[in-house]
Amino acid sequence: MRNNRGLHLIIGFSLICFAATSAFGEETAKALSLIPKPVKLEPRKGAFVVTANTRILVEKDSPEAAKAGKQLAGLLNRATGFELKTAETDDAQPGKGAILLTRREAKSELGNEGYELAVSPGSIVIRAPKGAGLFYGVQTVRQLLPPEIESRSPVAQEIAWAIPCVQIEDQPRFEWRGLLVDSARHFFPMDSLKRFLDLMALHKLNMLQIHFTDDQSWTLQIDSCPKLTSVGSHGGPFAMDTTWLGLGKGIGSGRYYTKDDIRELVAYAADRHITLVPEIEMPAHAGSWLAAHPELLCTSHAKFPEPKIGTAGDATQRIAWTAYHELCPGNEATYGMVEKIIAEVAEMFPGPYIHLGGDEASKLGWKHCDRCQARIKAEGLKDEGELQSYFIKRVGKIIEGQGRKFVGWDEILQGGLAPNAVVMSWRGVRPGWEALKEGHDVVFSPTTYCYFDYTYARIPTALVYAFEPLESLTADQARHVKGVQGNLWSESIPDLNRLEYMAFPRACALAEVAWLPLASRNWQDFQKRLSFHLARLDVLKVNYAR
Ligand code: TNX
Repeated sequence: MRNNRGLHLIIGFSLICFAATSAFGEETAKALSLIPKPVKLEPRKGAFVVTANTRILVEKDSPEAAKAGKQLAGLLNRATGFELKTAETDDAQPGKGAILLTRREAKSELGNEGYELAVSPGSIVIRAPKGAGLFYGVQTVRQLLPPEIESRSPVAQEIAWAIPCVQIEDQPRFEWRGLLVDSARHFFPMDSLKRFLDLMALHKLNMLQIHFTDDQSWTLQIDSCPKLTSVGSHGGPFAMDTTWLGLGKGIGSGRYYTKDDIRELVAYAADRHITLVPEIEMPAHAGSWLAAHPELLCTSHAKFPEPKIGTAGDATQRIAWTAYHELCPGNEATYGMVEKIIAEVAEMFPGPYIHLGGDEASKLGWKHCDRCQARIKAEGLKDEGELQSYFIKRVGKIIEGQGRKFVGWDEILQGGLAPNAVVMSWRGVRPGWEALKEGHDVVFSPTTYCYFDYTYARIPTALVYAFEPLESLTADQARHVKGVQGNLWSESIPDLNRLEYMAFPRACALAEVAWLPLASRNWQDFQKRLSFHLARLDVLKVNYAR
């Protein structure tokens, strides 16, 4: 990077001169390489140059504007070494040499996340109806600055901190622009999650689902059930071992997030306008939960030979294996514990959604469990399939009782689903279509485009970019599509370094799928912008796939 600094000084000035002579050349294209691309962008002549004298003005008496202004000042000061501060103003227009952030005179049709950005040689205005819009305006200014703005300490050499003149009007296509991190298969320390949130914010991604629990470990503190972490964080007895992947031991590290950690993380995400979606997986993928609470096992576990460690064993062992991994929906005590857990989860996470998992229940253990069979009878259910539906509806009610919406993987459709459930379509897009027909809200995260734990050979960035979530839907159905999510299951992702490699640049492509209207999407254009955007990720030392 160091050798590039002189170059950037030249680039900065040539940008100013070049743009000033009215032609928009390669350097301008480079400076306008935004990801996701704004909905409307008109280049103008010239540039605004940030100097030690630049003033940052924020709307008076608006904590939202004050916060976004501070974030912009922090971003600029860190790399430039300037000491820019913010000041309040009543004006809806900026004075000379100022950057103004305001909600005054904002177009309400820009909604919760939209913004306008006007950069002229004399001033900059970020205008948005809501705080999130101001924040995204700041992110766009960030991407319009030279990549060195991402430096973690003041850059020694002079750089022209030039922002090319533009007129931008921008707002997202979808409200759910998500990624999933799986802390249960491999634990991601707080620093890693924060870094990931930073990178999401840069790309205007706004939902982070955290898969806190699975067979391999339970990673969220629950005060009323302390064994979940004291025992469960070490994993279940027959958890699938990922050692065979050659990545070290993936089974329960014994680490977990404390309540203090979560408070910190929630605040960190909120500063970046990112909503955390906690996933507590049930009824399957519950091996660590059942390791901590064997009193909740289906009675079937004792009727069949034990599975071998690390495998599900043969057909009869598989029944016991299942019993060790799937909660017993026949046992009333199961619901009692779910209630305690969900109450604490709701207390920790202020966002509107709680994810209950719901995928891959084999139900084998239930078939041979006295309690499950008694429950099927008592409730007049047809079979284990309807027992799953009974379980999901009950847990859904518990979540709704906490004033939250519940989200689940698409298997929750089986046997009938409560109408308010949000369905995440992962086994391709068809389950999502089915859910839409039933009137559910849907988030698309299909294995066919959005599984970022799969290799790049299987899911190349171009394929992610080609994903069209509204394909073959009616306008009515399309209204219920909340958005898209890329999933980073971590069986084979042991640390942040690998996480970044698997996520980027696919998450850049997904960010644009989630943000930009289909008609404006263009792979050639994206590739060109991405090639410049990677220089920014280089300064950020992101370990993206090349
Ligand atoms: C399927 S996606 C799973 C996860 C695995 C993932 C691996 C989903 C709802 N279930 O438990 O980690 O495949 O790609």
